[in-house]
Parts: sequence; structure tokens; C-alpha cells
Amino acid sequence: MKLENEIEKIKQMVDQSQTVAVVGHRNPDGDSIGSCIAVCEWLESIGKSVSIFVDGEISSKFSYLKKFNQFNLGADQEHFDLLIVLDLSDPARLGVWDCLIAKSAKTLVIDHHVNPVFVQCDLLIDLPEYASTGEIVYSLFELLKVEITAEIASALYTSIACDTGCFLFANTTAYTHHVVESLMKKHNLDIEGINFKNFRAYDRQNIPVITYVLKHIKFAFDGKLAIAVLPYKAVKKWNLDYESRHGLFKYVTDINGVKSSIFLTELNKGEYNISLRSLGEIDVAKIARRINGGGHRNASGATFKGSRKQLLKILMAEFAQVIK
Ligand SMILES: [Mn+2]
Repeated sequence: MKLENEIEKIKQMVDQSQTVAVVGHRNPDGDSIGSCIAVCEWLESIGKSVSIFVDGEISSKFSYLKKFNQFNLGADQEHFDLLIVLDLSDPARLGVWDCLIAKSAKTLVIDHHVNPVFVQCDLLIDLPEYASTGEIVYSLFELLKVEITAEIASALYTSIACDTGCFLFANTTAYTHHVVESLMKKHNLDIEGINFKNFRAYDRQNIPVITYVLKHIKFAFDGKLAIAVLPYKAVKKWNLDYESRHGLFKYVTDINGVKSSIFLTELNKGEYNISLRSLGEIDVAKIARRINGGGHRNASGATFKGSRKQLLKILMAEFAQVIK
């Protein structure tokens, strides 16, 4: 699939719509928030009436984006001419906002995940070769000659930086840098501020839980696999939000010699959130899909109900096949 070949269809869908709902995935990351805001800014600039939605927790670190407070305000609206779904290709990740599909006359999905499973849509733009949905949105704006405002530039920078781990991950391409170059040429972005909030800052009250994680990391396959478990009592004790939990991953993934990592969070008794990370060719999306999850080659996730022992047994058997 090439974006250029779909551009007329996208243009037509937008031209024929007046009310538009834009939605990202549940527990939004920077790519989800950034691409939703960028698309919203564009649609408003061409006179559309736009509402933006995401389910779950929206981190306050994104408050530097003007539209940060604009999410989920159009919940009472009964009808939309068009629904634009960004940064997800599995309707399960819409959370409560899956109701928007039925409320909307048409659905357009723009995403970069592998193996999309969005059947109830009119047009699915799935481009896994792009590192972020923000990059796809930038390409779309180039093709449609959309003016890049300062807010669009901040939003797209957030998207792109977040999905590449601030340009550290293998999905970072020359195109990624090209897009950032052109955003920076157009606007004076607060690179240090945005990067500090997204990649460096942590709360001092999280030091005990960081210490707990560091103390309890286990290793397998000659130190190539790192495993961390945050049991229910720890989750309850430290009352960690989504953002703080995610901030813990780096202490597990970034150890010399570790090629892959498992981070289990027992959100409710016997109910696990599974995060898998890897370097290079090790495909953790494949492993996640075997337990009804999904994601990208080097970053994926799933949920599991059952015993931890059973879950770890399944995961260890899967990793045994991919870690050499
Ligand atoms: Mn993304």
C-alpha cells in the first residue's frame, strides 16, 4: 500500500464530511495524542466540526499541547459524518469509544501496526514501514499541502519522538529525521522541554518502586532475557498510574547484554498486563499475538488472566525459540 495512491479517497471522505470524530487508542501514548491533535488542527483549519476522543488515562506530561484539555468533550454527540481512527488497527483498543463506529457514517483508519484487524471500516491505511502514525500524518499533510502550524509541529514531533524512543529505536529512519528537520525548520520547537517531559523526567516518589524493580529483576538465557514482575501488592502499595508503570520499563530493557525483556504488572489479582521489548530481529509482536496481544516487532503487549507460573511458562517457551 502506498499513501499517494489512497490520497484521493482520503480527500473525498474528508470533503464530504462536516462533523468528524478523531480517536486514538486507549491509554494513549505520545503518538496517539500527537497524531489526534495534529489531525484535529488540520480539520478545524478547513472548517470541520471536530471532536477528539481517547479512553483511559491521559498523562499530564502532554499538557504542553494546546488541545490537551479538549479530549472526550463531544461524548453526547449522536452522529458524526466521519470517524478517523489513528494509531490503532484493532477496534478492541478503542476502549469505550468503540461506540463511535456505530455513530459515524464512515470510518477511516490510519495506522502503522502490523496485521491490522479493523473490519468495520471504509478505508484502512496501514503502513507498518512508518515508525509512527505521526510520520504518516506528516506525509498526508505534505500530499494535501496542509499548512504546518506551531501546534501541529509540536504534536507531530511528540508523535515521532515518542514512537522512536527519542530516535533510539531501530524503527528510526532517514525519513523520521527528515520529517523532524522540516518541522524544526518551520517552527521553534521546545525540543529540550518536550524531550525532558517524555524521556527523562520521573517523579521522586517513584524511587522506592524503581528500587523494588531493580532488586527483583531475573535473567534467563545467559542474561539475554530480563524479567520483571510487579505483583498486585506492589501495584496497590505504590498506586502507580499507567505513565509511572511505563517509566519502569527502561530499567529492565536497557541493561548491557539484554536482548529482550518481559515486564509483568499484576493490575488486579491474577490479571496481568504484559509488556515485551526486544532489540533487532527478535520479534516480540509475534509472541504477543500468540497470547491475544499485538504491537510492533520490538515493542508489544498483551493481557492475561491466570496464574503467573503458567504465564511465565508460556512466555519462556516462546522466548526459547527466538533467543539464540
Ligand atoms: Mn504509534
